[in-house]
Amino acid sequence: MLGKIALEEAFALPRKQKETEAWASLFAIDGKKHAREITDIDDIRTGYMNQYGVGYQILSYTAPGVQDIYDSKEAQALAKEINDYAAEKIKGREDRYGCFAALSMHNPAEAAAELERCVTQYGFKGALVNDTQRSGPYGNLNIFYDDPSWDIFWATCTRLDVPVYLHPRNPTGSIHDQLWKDRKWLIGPPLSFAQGVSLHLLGMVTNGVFDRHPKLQLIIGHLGEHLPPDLWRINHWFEDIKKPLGLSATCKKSIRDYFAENIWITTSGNFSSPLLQLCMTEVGADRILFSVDYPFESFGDACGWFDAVELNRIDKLKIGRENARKLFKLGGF
Ligand code: GRE
Repeated sequence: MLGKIALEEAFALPRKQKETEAWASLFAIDGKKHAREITDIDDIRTGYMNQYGVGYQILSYTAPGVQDIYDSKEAQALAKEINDYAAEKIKGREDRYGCFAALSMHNPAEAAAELERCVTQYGFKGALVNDTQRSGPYGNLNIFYDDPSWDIFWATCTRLDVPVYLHPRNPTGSIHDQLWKDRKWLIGPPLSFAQGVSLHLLGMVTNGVFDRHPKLQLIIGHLGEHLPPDLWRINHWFEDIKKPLGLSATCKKSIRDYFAENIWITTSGNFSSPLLQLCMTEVGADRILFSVDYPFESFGDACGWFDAVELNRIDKLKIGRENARKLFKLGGF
């Protein structure tokens, strides 16, 4: 399929080459190739897009990015640097590239202001945040965005009418020490990424974020971070047990309603045909978006799989590009 739109596509600042290689050593077999690809927003990336029929991609800063910086001033400065750099790189190429803002999530009002700057000045398409914000004097704490102090941020997203992509990052602080330290091979895509994001998202659902902001649109990757296969059970426990026990005070709708009205899932890094079929049944083609997860995954694998996967033509067009065109108000490709 030509003209696909992809939206979990990472880049890194060239000056962060060393850190990028260190991160890559945990997740990439060929760290040098990875570092070359992630710092390129030029010919390598555009070449893959042309080769594999991706018309447009939305860039985002690689994990853990700003969410790893526990000094709030430093985090804010890095977010601004990233956003200014990306805006400059995509200038004049808006027909092929968009960008999600990187945000420091130490302070809700500051995050909202930087998002607004990026959307109004640079035409960015929303924000991508790498799970919780690392914080505390030693970086051992984690800020979640699911309590009412974050309402100013979520209200800004809905006022600007842009979605937020909740992307994973590696566990840190007490979460790392208690759960993952002695199970290090499970850190990342095998388990910790999905657990981190699904906990955070279900925290938002059960703490009433989507009830207070019914127009808020939130995207998660990797075919739903393990949630779609569990929807029946989550729904059963919320509706039949937790709501009679008190959850109904902060969570008015059913989990299926939030997936229908507020939550999107992408195919990033999860090219499983049976899981896609399940997501079509449980979530529906109208809320699924194609993505690659470049350069952690390859355009060849993502596009080869998606182009060949058996889907009716209408749903393939929706997932491959039409849903994204509507969500991000894009033209044709
Ligand atoms: C990512 O998307 O950020 C990512 C990593 C490490 C491994 C896989 C992956 O940072 O998708």
